[in-house]
Amino acid sequence: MGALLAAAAGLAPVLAGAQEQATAGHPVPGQIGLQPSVTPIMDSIIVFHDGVLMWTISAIVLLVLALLVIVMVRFNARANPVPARFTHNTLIEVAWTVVPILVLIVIAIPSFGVLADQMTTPDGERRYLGSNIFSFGEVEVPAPELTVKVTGEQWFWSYEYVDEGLRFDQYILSEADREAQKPNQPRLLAVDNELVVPVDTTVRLLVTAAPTGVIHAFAVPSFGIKVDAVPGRLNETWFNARETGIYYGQCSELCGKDHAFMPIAVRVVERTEYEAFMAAAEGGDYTAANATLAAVQ
Ligand SMILES: [Cu+2]
Repeated sequence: MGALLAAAAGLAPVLAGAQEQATAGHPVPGQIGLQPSVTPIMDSIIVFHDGVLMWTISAIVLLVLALLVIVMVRFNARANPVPARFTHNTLIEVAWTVVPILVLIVIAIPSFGVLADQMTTPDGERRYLGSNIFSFGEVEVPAPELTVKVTGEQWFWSYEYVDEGLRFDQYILSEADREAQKPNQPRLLAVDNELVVPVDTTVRLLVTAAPTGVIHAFAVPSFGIKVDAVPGRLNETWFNARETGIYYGQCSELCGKDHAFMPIAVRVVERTEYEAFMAAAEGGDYTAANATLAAVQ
């Protein structure tokens, strides 16, 4: 009984975690799936993973397991003392070549579709797959209104609102600073300056790394974004977030001693809040601009 209660008590935070996860923007305790999506690309990724890949993988694992069990039971030395001596069977060899090819084709169709979506910045005309990955594209995404250049540095991120001519750096908050300034934000993910963008707006990201630096990768799971940040090269990606909130990511290319301590935080706000933020940031004063935003979540 005691053990049962303990187990139930252990489960409570897991269930609470699952509840919290709906809006978190970061991983939560007990989470087993992908982080919730707020963009059309992440919708595609989640459906591709949960609806195609997991089923395919599970079926293959069960098939191989069944074959192994049959071999162990029927063809062990005791059950089958005199083994057959043939080594080839044309039919089965053709089958075990053709069937995996068919499986790969079924996986490849949505996979290439999602990849093309990720790599094609919206122009307002092109349709995106969204959560229907076997369609020919149904989701409308407006052309980008905002271009942000993201630079991976050793070991932090710097951002430039290209058209507004504003730039700022984004550093991890120390534990003491986080507790003092942003106690509700997650440890090791909270940063001093979030990248602030408006909701329901397509944002073009140009991703690179400092010319004297190393390779990083810019990733935000809730957006379905992961792009290498390479010195001397400008990679492009985009997102269009439909929910306000703070979405976190981490450098995803092993880049050196503080690889684990250069988190990414994107704050998606209402358009009016974004405009107030931009107006206050006009003089390059990020502290004043941050002050315009509602109290930290
Ligand atoms: Cu890095």
